[in-house]
Amino acid sequence: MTSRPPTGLPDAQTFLWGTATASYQVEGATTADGRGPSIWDTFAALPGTVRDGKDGSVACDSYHRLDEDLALLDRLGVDAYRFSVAWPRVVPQGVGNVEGRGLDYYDRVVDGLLERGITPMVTLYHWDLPQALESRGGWLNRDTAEAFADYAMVVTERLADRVGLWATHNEPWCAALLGYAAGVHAPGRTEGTRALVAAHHLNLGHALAAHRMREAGAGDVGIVHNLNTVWPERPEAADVADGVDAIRNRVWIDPLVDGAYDERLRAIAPELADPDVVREGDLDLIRGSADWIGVNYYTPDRPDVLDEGEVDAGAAAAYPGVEGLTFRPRGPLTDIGWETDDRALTELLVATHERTGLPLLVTENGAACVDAVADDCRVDDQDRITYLRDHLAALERAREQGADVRGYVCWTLLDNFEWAEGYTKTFGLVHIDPETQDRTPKASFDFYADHVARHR
Ligand code: IFM
Repeated sequence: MTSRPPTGLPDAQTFLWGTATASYQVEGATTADGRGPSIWDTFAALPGTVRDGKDGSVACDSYHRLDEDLALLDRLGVDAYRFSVAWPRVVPQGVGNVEGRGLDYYDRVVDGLLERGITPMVTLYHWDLPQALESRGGWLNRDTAEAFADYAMVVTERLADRVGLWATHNEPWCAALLGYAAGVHAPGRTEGTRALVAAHHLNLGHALAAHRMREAGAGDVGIVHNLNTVWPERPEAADVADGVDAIRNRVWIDPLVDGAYDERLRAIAPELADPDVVREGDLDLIRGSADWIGVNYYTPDRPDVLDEGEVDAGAAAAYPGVEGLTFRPRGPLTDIGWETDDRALTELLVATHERTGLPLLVTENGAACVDAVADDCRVDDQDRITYLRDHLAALERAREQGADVRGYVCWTLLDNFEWAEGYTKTFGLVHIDPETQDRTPKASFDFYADHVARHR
């Protein structure tokens, strides 16, 4: 343990430059040291769920290569490293028995960061739910919210003497809507609008954890969302755009700011008006429960109405209850098919600041590019550099317009397991040789290192 005091949210004059990873995407070692199975282990083992048929069992092997990753962070010169704790590594069955060896690993991560002067930014839930909890209903079961708060306290008790900057969930929209409605992420369920019950339990889990963590003196506890600008393609798309905004943005932000789910949401999912689901006191607990908001931004949403005869099963599944919806991204697209438009980042940060009044961190931003790998494993990823340069400028514009943004975290340090895309889409600043696990910084690594060095 080091004697360094916990480092929380920076003040308005200080800015944190960082990079990020998430446990299942980089750690590997999914059966090491008592780790229990997660929903992603189960889901990825099913045929057809992951594009290249692979999983996170090895990933970047970061569990065994911590020193190499720390050396990369040191070389990058970042102020902060955002990583997530794997719930099944710490509480293998989701509740009950705590696995000390799992906590020891995160001790080593935190100490290694602090020794290098890097602030740890800990995310407690980046989608690797213990399978044992899913077997009891997962996020559709209210007990999971309570279990999450208990797990959060186990981590707090171990790390809060050195960690002061926490996020409860990462992108709960993906956990709820991709996991329980579209079924394209773990646990792969297709429950339609009932996914919004999962959303409520994620909101509740956040609030239960945040209150207990704050009481225990954990520091600054926020939540990370992939909120989005919603730009309707034409006036006729106003209604579907409102549905997208409800499910993408308002289901998270309204309870946090106002302690309410609005009429549109309650019409889409009547459960949100059911006192057995949203129980007395839930919304009061959620309101005001974040010290800061993390904004993950990649691409704007351009909802539109379907043309006659047109079908968009993906949009219908991910936005249940929003009839006749499609999205019309405009080029240029990144390798994952996402539109590139940095103006949306400025707009989103200004709007989120105005709506919440809370300090913001850009907790993810980056691009999946077709990375041509040279014989020496170098990658001259000029497309990623262009994306980052444009979005860093957009961030500056947001700050000039008054958005209280206290940091920027580039996604991601390493090429890693990109969920349903497997290893086919790369966002990393560092290339990983899949055979040897050798790490080779890309041109974007040098670009970002230089940007960080010049903007301190
Ligand atoms: O890789 C993901 C990350 O886990 C969550 N945010 C989006 C990234 C790119 O898809």
